[in-house]
Amino acid sequence: MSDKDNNQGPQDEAPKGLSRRGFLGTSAVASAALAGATALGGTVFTRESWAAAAKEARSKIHVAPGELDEYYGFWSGGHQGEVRVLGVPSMRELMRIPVFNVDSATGWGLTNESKRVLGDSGKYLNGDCHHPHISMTDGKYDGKYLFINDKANSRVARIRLDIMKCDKMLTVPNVQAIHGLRLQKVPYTKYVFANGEFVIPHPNDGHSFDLQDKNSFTMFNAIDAEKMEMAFQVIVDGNLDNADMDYSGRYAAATCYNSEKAYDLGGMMRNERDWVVVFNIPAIEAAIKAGKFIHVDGDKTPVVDGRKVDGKDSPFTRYIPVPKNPHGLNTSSDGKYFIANGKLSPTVSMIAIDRLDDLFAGKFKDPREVIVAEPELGLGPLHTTFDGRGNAYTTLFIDSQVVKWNMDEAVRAYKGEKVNYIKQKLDVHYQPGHNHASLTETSEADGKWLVVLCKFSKDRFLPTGPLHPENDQLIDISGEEMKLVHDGPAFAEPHDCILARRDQIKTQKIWKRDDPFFAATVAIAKKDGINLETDNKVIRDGKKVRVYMTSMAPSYGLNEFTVKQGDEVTVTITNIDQIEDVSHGFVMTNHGVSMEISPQQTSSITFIADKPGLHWYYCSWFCHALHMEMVGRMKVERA
Ligand code: K7E
Ligand code: CUA
Ligand code: CA
Repeated sequence: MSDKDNNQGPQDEAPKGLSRRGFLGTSAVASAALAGATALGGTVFTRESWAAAAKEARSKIHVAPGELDEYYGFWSGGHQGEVRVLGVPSMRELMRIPVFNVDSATGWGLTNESKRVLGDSGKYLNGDCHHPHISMTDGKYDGKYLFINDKANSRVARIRLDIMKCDKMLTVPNVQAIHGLRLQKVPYTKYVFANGEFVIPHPNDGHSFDLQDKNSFTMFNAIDAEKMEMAFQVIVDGNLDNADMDYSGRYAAATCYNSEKAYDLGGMMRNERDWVVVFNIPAIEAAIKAGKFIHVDGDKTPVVDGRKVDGKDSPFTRYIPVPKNPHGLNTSSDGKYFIANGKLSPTVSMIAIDRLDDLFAGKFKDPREVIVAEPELGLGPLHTTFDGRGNAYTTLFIDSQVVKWNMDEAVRAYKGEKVNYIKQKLDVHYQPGHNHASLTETSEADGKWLVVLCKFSKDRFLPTGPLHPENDQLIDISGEEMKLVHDGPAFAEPHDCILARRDQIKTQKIWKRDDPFFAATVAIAKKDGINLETDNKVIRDGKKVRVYMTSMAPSYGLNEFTVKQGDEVTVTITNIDQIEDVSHGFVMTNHGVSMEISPQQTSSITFIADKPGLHWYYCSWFCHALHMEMVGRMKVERA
């Protein structure tokens, strides 16, 4: 390969005749070379121009010490289970928010406050999050909440962005594997929409394993965003993959790849077409209000049936055939289109949202009349994002590229006009899933940054053994040409991320004493007659012992306390420091006990004092020059 074939981006070393991409020997190479050369106008990198491009890239993402990033990025932690907060464009990791995982530093999954949020599902120590989304008002981020799915255990969690902690979690009943998750954009995020991916028998009690049976189905789920309770469910034909909602608050849409209700790969690829299912939200709400709903498997959630009966549509849904096994579903930021990404087909299908009223009114003979373009983009289109200037950016998994294309021109080409809607193809490294442009899911898409989340990093980083990091690449899309400016290694596996302007996220610097996050713990203390800000006391309640203490750098309110072997001990600590950043911790050695107590926070943790003897406890967050001395002793008397 020549230098001409190589548009790996300025982070690379100057190519020495052979591109590293060339070594991969994938089928992507041939098309990449073609597309790269034409779309980039045949950009030829020399050693000098490469160095200049690298310098320019560094200057774009450089956020000097003490300076702040322009954007908050919220990254899914995939099957690691957390949410990560990054600054963009520096791509520096700012924070991790444990959600579906157990976290030793903060005590998530260990403290009583987190266990109350986790509820029954706290018995699971794993999660698999994909889709983080920020609540909206009038189609713009309001910065209140971030919601995320757990595919592994069929949950949806909510994170309060003012404190960046998960405050609610819900297991969606009678479905398996919550995958696609999106929010109502307009007038505000009343509903969180969550797709149950897998078809299961109902009731799923072992009476049948037949997926072709009419009692085997999955459901589209609407969750009340404020209460974090189920609002309604819609039974669908086939299965559900990804989803999005429009900018009117009327229609939500989801892709289906298993219209066959098949059991295996071969079966799921049998039909030439699967579909996009569109949900008429006002029609569903009206039916539920009128009491026209059912219950599934004894759960109290109102359920409507959105399946076709003898080929006849329900009032709640329409099924729009698209090429087989589509994946991502994205609403363009101008509000005009639902775009279903072809995956197995090199195309994406553009559904005109302004034709959906007529579709539901029965004005079309063929539901595909709502499709206004099906541009051919390349191999393996998975997800599409938007710059607010009429361009869309679609990841091509198989080609390992992002393609920039123009939506209006694609529509004109579909009508027969001779117009090249493809603007540029940029190699990414490698096999991208989601991509996400700044503010793309809102009416304020600003076309500055594009993050591309690549599933393979291959040779882009120092080797780390058989398990490689992912590669989240940052691309500058502010100009005519996309420019790769940063490679960001990431641990398994950020399917998706979201970017918000930094002014859209308003956080608290220290906790408020009346915060609902620890209100239940405060209520228990109140019953014990404890003033948490001043009291250091041990309350014995049969075999249950509640130890209350304050913390202020560099000491705990209690240097020691005594319990009996076998007691169930609850340690409740209130950090009375008022100074920003002075977080304390509490670790009871050899007891699996660890938690964070940030300024003005109350945290509690419960364990069994099963070992007689002296046990030191210590502060785990470095809070003071005498942090090492911030210790105490639990004396456990023999039973
Ligand atoms: Cu494409 Cu779960 Cu959004 Cu992964 S999904 S990539
Ligand atoms: Cu308190 Cu370290
Ligand atoms: Ca299929």
